Amino acid sequence: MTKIHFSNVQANSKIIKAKEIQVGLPSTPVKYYRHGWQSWSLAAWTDVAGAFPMQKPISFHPYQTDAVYAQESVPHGSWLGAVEYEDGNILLVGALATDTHVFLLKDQLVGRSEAGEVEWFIAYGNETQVFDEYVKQIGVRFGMTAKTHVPRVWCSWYSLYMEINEGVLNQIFDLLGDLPFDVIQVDDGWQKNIGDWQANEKFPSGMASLAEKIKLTGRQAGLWLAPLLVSKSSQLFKEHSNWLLKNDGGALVSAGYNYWGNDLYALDVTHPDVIVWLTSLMKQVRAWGFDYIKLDFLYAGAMKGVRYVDIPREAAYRESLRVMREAIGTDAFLLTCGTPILPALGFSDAIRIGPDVSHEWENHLYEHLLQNFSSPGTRNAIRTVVNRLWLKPLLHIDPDVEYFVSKENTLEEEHKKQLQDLALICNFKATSDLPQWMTEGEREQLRSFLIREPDVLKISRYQYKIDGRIVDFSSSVELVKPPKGFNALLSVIMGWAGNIKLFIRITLSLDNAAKKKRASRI
Ligand code: 9PG
Repeated sequence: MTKIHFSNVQANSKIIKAKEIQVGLPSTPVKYYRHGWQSWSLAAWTDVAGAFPMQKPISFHPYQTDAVYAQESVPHGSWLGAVEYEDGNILLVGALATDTHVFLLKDQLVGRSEAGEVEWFIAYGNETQVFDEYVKQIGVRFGMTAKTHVPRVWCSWYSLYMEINEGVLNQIFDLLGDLPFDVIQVDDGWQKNIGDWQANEKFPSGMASLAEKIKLTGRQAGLWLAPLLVSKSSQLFKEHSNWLLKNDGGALVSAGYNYWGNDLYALDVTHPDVIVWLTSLMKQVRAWGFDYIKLDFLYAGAMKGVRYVDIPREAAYRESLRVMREAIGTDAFLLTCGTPILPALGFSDAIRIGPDVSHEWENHLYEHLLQNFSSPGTRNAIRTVVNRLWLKPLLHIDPDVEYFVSKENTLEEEHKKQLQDLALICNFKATSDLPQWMTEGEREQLRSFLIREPDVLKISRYQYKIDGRIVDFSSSVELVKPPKGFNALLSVIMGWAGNIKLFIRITLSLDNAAKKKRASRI
């Protein structure tokens, strides 16, 4: 364990090798920067005083947070942590290696490694400068994307969800007309099962034909898949149960449960047969003709468990991503999603840095009652993305899609605008809006958004200037206060119910039914 005195880092940043590092704080800070593990996990500046409520339900921890640390009550985060002082200066402790965690313990920032001795970056001063320096050091060790062109993407998820089929997609390809998209990306819903990555019965002409049709529109073809996840109902599960991640007791590690309606498990990415399978899957997707690959639910590769090769969990995942990247080739564009952030750097061209947006601003149950800021919702997405913009020098940062339509969408104009502004700041533009749902005016609005190349200037943590206009995210990044009185009781009940499979099953199937109905109004 290495102890660092604040006076040693006050003037100059330091890089120190240690398994555990303790940095003494000069005085009581006002805020703590908690950095969530994967794309959808919360990143936010929170108050130092008072306990931060654990996000609920616990049954969602595997796929929304790092389940290993999710029940910690002290302020903490993955790879880095920072405190802010009254004068606005910050003190940051950030690992330059995977498998690390930072805690705020009384008057110390403590960095701990699950993987032996690692390098720690420690700096004090102006927030932007400190993060810029940290990110530079990460870039040296992890690498950066070489891709300079950022594709403008039409993605099928946020209008149709699972309700895609060959017919409806072909119609959309036609109706998108000359809208300036570079990529049409087919999302979840094309595959036989999670683990069985072949076209299902809704795509009778097959995936190569689908890619071909997209390319005939003059655009690149994009495809979503979740290669490290396995559904219990899949063929893969039946045929290769020895490829799955298990715990110390030999039981399968749960990777969650969601709208697909079956238990999910994780691949042991160090198993030699899994590596061969992943390589051939990536080559297959490329051979079909897809050049833009969205790999999702990647956290599954880094969950805690016993692996064929005994290496730290994030290092294991990172190695599997390296293998997949190599199989995909550098000429294709790789977007990683649901991914632990640090381990994905260097191998991703773009990374999702927040939870899913939605055609709704917030979800009362999840945000207010369950204090869950990783669930789909536009405010949740904006909050975490704004707090992760510091990653931009390394790779393209994906804030998720923007909305332009008013049909089937309850977002207020102001909220749609915030999402669009954030996309301009990220310089990553995407939408799932259906051409069938756009008015002529909305279509023109989308077109001018897609061709815009504005001047963006950072003014402060949450304020930017876009072509001279001030945009302010302060109100959106605020966390929803923990429930009080009757709502506190309701919160306990719902948190408890959220751990019961039957309850989750019913809630998810209601949600699926609503999405189905929505998609049928095309
Ligand atoms: C496809 C989708 C889309 C989307 C991804 C991911 O925590 N959650 O409840 C949760 C739900 C959905 C989700 C992520 C997290 O969506 O981010 O873009 O590809 O999968 O299934």
